[in-house]
This record gives sequence, C-alpha cells and structure tokens, in this order.
Amino acid sequence: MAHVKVLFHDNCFDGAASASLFRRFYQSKIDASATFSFAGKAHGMGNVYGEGSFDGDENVVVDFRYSADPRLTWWFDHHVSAFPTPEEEAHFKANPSPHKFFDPKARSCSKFLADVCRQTFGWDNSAYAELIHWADIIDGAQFESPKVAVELVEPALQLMTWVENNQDGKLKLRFIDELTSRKLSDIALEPYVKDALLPILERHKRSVDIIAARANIANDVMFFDVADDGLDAYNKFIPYFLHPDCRYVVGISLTPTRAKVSVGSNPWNSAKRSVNIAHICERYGGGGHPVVGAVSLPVGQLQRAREIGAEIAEELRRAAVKE
Ligand SMILES: [Mn+2]
Repeated sequence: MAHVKVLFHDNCFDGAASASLFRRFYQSKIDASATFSFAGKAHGMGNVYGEGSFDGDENVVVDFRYSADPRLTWWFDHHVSAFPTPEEEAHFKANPSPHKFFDPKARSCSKFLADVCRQTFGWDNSAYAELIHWADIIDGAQFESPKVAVELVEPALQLMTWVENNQDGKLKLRFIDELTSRKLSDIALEPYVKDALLPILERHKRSVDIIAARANIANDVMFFDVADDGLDAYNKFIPYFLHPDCRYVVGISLTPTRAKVSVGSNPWNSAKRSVNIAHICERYGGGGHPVVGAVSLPVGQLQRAREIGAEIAEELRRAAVKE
C-alpha cells in the first residue's frame, strides 16, 4: 500500500484546503488504497525541507515552495516566491514533470489544484465547490468589504481564523479531513472549533483596538509595530477596516518562533500599484505575492525586523506618492 506524504502551507486556510483536496483527488484518480500523512510547513530562511520531509512513497507539496529534491513527486503552488533561489527555478524548468504545477497568477492553490486535476486527470470535484470557492475568496482577498473580512460572520471566515491560530497537530489533521467531508457551516459549529474560537475572537476584538492605537499613517501607508503588545497573530484586514483609504500596510510582530515584517496592499483600493511586494520582501530574504508578502527573522533579530519594516514603509511611501 502506497504511503502519500503531503506537505502543506501551515496555519493557512488555502494550505489546509489544498491538502484536503489533494487527498480526495489522489484517492479518486490515482490510488484509492493509499495511506496519507500530513505535515505543515512555515515560511523561513534557507532550506525549509529538513531530513524526513520527503519520507513517503509519494511526496507532495501543496501551496508551498518548490524543492529540487528528487523525492518530491507532486507539486502545486501559486506563490510568486515559490523558488527561493535561481537554481531551484532552473531545476524546475529543466525537469518538467506531469505532476508538478505552478501558476503565480492563480488566486488560490486550492482552485488551481482543483482546476488542474479536473482538466488534466478528469477529476470531478463538484462535491467540493463550496470549499474551493471560499479558499479562492480567502487567499485572493476577494471579500466584499474589509468589514466582512474583519467581522467574521461567515462560517468559512471563522474557520480561516481558527486555522490561522490552531497549533494542535491532531486538530490540524481532523480539520484537513473534515474540509472535504462536511459542510463548512457544520465544521464551524463543532466544539473543537467553536470553543477554541471564543478566546481568539475576544483577542481579535482586542487586536483591532491595539492596531488602531499603534497605527502610524503617512502618504497612504500605514505602519504599525505590535511586537511589544503580545499580539503574535492578527487578521490581516484590520488595517483596511480601520483606514479604508490606505494603500499599503507594513506591520511588525513577534511570534514565539520569529520576528515578522508583514507587508500588504489594500485589496479594496483599485488604483494601479507600481510595486511588487514579493520582490521587495525577497530583497530582505522574505517572499510572497505581488500584493502581499512577509519577511521572517529569528526572534533574536526583532531590531533588524524593525529596521527592515521602516525601510519598506519608506519605500512604499515614496511609491504611493507617485501612484
Ligand atoms: Mn495559497
């Protein structure tokens, strides 16, 4: 019996949905008897695929960066910074595989994977239409308004918030399983989600107040530093909810494992942008998408993260003035 190891973007709705969809696809079109294991991956500097990452008969990466490791057999990603080095990009181009797919224009890995597997392998994924729809809205930041994204009334948005905060490995697996076996509104009512969300939503409300207090706005760019506030995760749409007119946002935060510079552009501001945030972040060892990205540093380098954040905010302010 083949064992399929799936590595996915951790603490991300699109990552969990992609992992869940891949399993259903594989069971339905490749091997119904395969066994599966899952491991979440977080962005970081250097080689993120350590020893033991690719220990399955099939090793699959979804919604996360490429690896030239010959043991990688399936790959789906849409991150602009999917190739941390030119060598990896060259490797991908020189080694075309019928099981490795990359589209930096795709809004979500979930919809990309679902579309590719339908077109290429004849996979009927109509049973998962609700999940694919919401993963695409969430990862593509296609919410109607910042209010919808911050008030979190929709079950899918509650699940997005839960997955971004959940650190329980067993529940990650349960969640990945349920995403493609139950309705999103039913999962959102499960005690493991509902009970965990209560304090998270409380903290969410508090984080709106903290970010409001820390916001520093100039030239339509908002800069905020919550590293001293114990706010390690927050809804990335809060800045646009608070200041709908701002074009770019740079935030500094401190998690137990990293000092983080988050960079974003306002999805509800349609004026043309002259910068590519992924490229800006790449200059500092980070990455992401043209419209949102991040730079992660070790916890001990918070001061450096603050300097990088200030530099990026300055660069965005210069760009915003001209736009
Ligand atoms: Mn994604």
